[in-house]
Amino acid sequence: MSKPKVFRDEKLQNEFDENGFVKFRMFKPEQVKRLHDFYLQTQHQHETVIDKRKFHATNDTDNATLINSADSFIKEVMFEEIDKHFYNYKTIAANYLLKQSSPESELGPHQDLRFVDEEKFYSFNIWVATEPTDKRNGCLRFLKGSHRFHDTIRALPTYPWKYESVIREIPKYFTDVTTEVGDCIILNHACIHGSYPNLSGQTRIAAILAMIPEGASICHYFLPDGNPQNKVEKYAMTLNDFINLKGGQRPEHAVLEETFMYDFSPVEAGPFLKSIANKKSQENNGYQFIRNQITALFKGVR
Ligand SMILES: O=C(O)CCC(=O)C(=O)O
Repeated sequence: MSKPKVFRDEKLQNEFDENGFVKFRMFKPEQVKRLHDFYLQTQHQHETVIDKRKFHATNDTDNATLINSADSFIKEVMFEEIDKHFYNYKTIAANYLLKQSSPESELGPHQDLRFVDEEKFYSFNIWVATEPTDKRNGCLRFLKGSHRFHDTIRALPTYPWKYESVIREIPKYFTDVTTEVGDCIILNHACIHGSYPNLSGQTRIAAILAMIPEGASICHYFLPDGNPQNKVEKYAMTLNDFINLKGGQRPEHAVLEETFMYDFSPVEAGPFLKSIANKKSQENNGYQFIRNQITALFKGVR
């Protein structure tokens, strides 16, 4: 069964479906500046967690007033453009993602939480940085096509990860995605991604908005510590449940939809790495082929 479409531009939808991410210019510099300025006005409240984390989000503050106001502000700015590019979607929550300038701000390979039934739907972020990003200040990196490798449950607070067995090797196969002001990256939450440490001397500021196709319902998977049978609890969530979700705890008022056993066994490192190395070399050969064609064309020109 094919999953519902949300991009108005078919080419962008196809690239997103194929790779698990796509970049395009969505915002005007003035809109990006407003996102930047709101962060600066709330910087002090955001930075209450930086002793513990060099990569942090608005949500990490557990400050419901801040979380609500950042959510409303980012949505207000993004809504000025979203309908020009997307349709049949629902929004979840918006957040700032901050990378302090520190070697500890690197974000290793991971998949984001699973918010929907991914056999039928997908969920995604609109990610926009308020200044250009590259390798030096913490740009994003993706394992192309990895949202299609395996169906995975990503459950908090324990987060047993299917790709834990190859976590150190994955960055060798990443594709880096740099951005200019106004670019956004749309990323499928199931696509394996990470970001470089920010070593620029300045905080890297990005705003994200999580979205899902209209027909999907939002859920949260909870797997507590000391649960040898891997009994997962699936909760039906509202936006308020997410805003009030406290690190490591069950959602307080959400409805428990079902409880089920899940096999979290990790992928076998050898075959997995061989398969991603093959994919990467096919990608590089494709590029090499085009380069050879272009070089051959110019050789003919005297
Ligand atoms: O902002 C970053 O560096 C990481 C972003 C990310 O992991 C996400 O949006 O899911």
